[in-house]
Amino acid sequence: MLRGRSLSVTSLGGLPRWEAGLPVEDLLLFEVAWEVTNKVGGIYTVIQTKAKTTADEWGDNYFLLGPYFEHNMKTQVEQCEPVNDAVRRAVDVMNKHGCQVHFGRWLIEGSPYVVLFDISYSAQNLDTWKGDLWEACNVGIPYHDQEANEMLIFGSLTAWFLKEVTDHADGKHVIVQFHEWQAGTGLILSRARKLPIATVFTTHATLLGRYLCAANIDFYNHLDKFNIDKEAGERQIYHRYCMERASVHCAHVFTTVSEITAIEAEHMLKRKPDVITPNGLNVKKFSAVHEFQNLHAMYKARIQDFVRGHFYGHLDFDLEKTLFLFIAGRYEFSNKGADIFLESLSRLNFLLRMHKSDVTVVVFFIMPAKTNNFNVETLKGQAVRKQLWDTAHSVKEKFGKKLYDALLRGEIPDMNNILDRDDLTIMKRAIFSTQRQSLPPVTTHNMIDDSSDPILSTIRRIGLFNSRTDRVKVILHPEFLSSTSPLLPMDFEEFVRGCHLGVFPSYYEPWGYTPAECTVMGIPSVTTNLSGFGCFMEEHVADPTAYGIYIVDRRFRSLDDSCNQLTRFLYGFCKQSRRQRIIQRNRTERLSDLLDWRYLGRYYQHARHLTLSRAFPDKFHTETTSPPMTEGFKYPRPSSVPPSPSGSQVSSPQSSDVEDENEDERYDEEEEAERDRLNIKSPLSLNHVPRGKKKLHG
Ligand code: U2F
Ligand code: UDP
Ligand code: G6P
Repeated sequence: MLRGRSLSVTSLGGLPRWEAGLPVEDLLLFEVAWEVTNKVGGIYTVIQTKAKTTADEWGDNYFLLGPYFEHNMKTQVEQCEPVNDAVRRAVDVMNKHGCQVHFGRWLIEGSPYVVLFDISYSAQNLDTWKGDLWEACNVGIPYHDQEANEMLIFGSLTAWFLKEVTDHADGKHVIVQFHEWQAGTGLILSRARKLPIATVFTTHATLLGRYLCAANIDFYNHLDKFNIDKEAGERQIYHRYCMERASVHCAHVFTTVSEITAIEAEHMLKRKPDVITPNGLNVKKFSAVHEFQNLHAMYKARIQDFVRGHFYGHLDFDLEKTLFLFIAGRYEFSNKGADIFLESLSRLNFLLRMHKSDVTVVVFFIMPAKTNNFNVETLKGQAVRKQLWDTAHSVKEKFGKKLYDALLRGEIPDMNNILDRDDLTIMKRAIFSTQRQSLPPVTTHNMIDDSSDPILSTIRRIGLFNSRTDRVKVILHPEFLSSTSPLLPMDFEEFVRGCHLGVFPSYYEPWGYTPAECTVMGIPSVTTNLSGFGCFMEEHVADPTAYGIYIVDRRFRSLDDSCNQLTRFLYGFCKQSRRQRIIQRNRTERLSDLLDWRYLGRYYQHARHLTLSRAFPDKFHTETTSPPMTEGFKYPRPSSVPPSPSGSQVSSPQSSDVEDENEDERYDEEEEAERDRLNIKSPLSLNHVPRGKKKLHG
């Protein structure tokens, strides 16, 4: 048993190590989430990347519980028989009672066991189970909220399963960790039925926080002022909100993914989280340290190819001096900061033009929206590029053969005659085919809500139409990337590696996996001090900018100031030389260790210790109830800052506020003068109501 075992912090390879020893052979661990084998958003990434470290620790005593979908099962799960008696019995009993419960190994790293419940198969029980939930906690679910109804079925099946397991657990103590309100009913029902389990509830966002932020409310300055019941009611999510809040209060241990979400939860859900469990990744180290740089070059070439096709007839910019930026995620226009990004791009375009920069910036927006497939113009672009490639290739073959023959004869061929009239005709025709009447499209797909789409509407307003004079070009790809796409056949990871900078200036972002994913691949990114990831980096890295983590202040500045700061980051990034970018990528990649589950998994371990000590206090206790210590653990400023080449300062330009302010002024004066001289329309200023300075109460 745990009594007497201690949690200690020692040092391992520069990282503090937290030693924890749970007697896992005497325990069973279940983790419940709607996104087990089922990708919706970031929670899938949490579960899927964490599986290896958890399975390494828990072996055959670790199980993931999720929903069954035929396609997911067929493509991701290998069916097998449960080895554990209690689990096998539970699956059998439920199947005998008319449920469909599937068991297998999820084919991901760590290959954890999964128990998947077929929700639709048990739908006939919905009314009875609604009654059970009402009995347990007086929460009713309206019939028209299909998603909430499905979650109730999922929760009821989970609670049933846990009852069967605990009835025959053979003295083993059971820990169950539930993620998000979708899994929460399982927790509420299990607790109402007094099942002997130690529970953890982890929230990755709050329902109200997400909704209020999306409504452009000055959220962080009013955290303690909202009438939360009324707000939930007005948004017709009162019942979901009740499910979420009841789950939080039923759990022995409540955790969330970041400090900022902890404060939010305290106000929106009325419980302070016991543990912060930051999101990690399964970091892979290459045996050759520079491998990730080679991968960048390789995948960048693929993106360049796509750009060649997309901008055919308008390729009057140098691809070697073109930077690829991107934003990606669920399409929450203002929560994900697409609004402020677009405004900054308009300002960046102005700055690059004004300073006659030879750098071109191509920006990708990867945000899924409703579409009618690819548009013709976009597909044509790739076809034209292919045709040009084929033409060049066939002429090259002919040329090569003639050259070879001439050399065999001991002659240097007459270069003026080596190509005949036919060759020239083919080439001229190929060039003619690249003429186009329209500008390169700003979206790759036919959008269903074209006229009201927020990204397209903003592009229209700021006039970023990919014209020749624009130094900033935009491409909206309203679908997640896939290696089977006929247009841009790359998966998301390959695409990220090929880009130069990820830009995620979120307003609402409990964690934010995308900048973390950039970091472990050695790609710099922009994040904010309102995102869990940004705050985490601020805490652990002395000069994040020097490491290629640009943190936009969206907390203490007005929207317009944040937008200026973002513009400055982007402009500073564009001014770097290739050498500086390479150095910066090396530094970024060095931060990977910080985001590795091998390090961050300790917070989950701590939550499990804590819940055992609360649920079974006579059997387990921890010597400390505080989370693992990481204070004082910081990545120092890179030793090469400020480095010898004067230009390298660009890679850490914002390390001091004083510099910042002066730079601001310089930009303003330079801009004003140039604008007058060139008679260029000034960049748009934000017409949103500034949210003012953000203060976190709590
Ligand atoms: C967080 O991201 P998620 O992947 O959890 O985001 P979603 O699953 O899309 O939605 C989060 C919650 O908001 C609800 C939804 C979830 O409970 O049902 N919701 C809704 O009810 N209706 C809507 O129209 C939209 C959302 C988080 F945001 C990231 O920062 C983290 O990185 C991630 C992993 O921790 O979790
Ligand atoms: N993502 C993806 N394909 C894409 C774009 C994004 O698989 O084309 C993934 C990305 O790798 C990340 C997740 O979507 O794991 C988004 O997670 P994040 O935490 O940034 O935002 P969330 O959607 O959870 O709010
Ligand atoms: C990597 C490769 C280099 C290449 C560079 C391009 O570092 O190893 O060979 O020159 O990427 O960097 P850039 O930032 O210009 O894409």
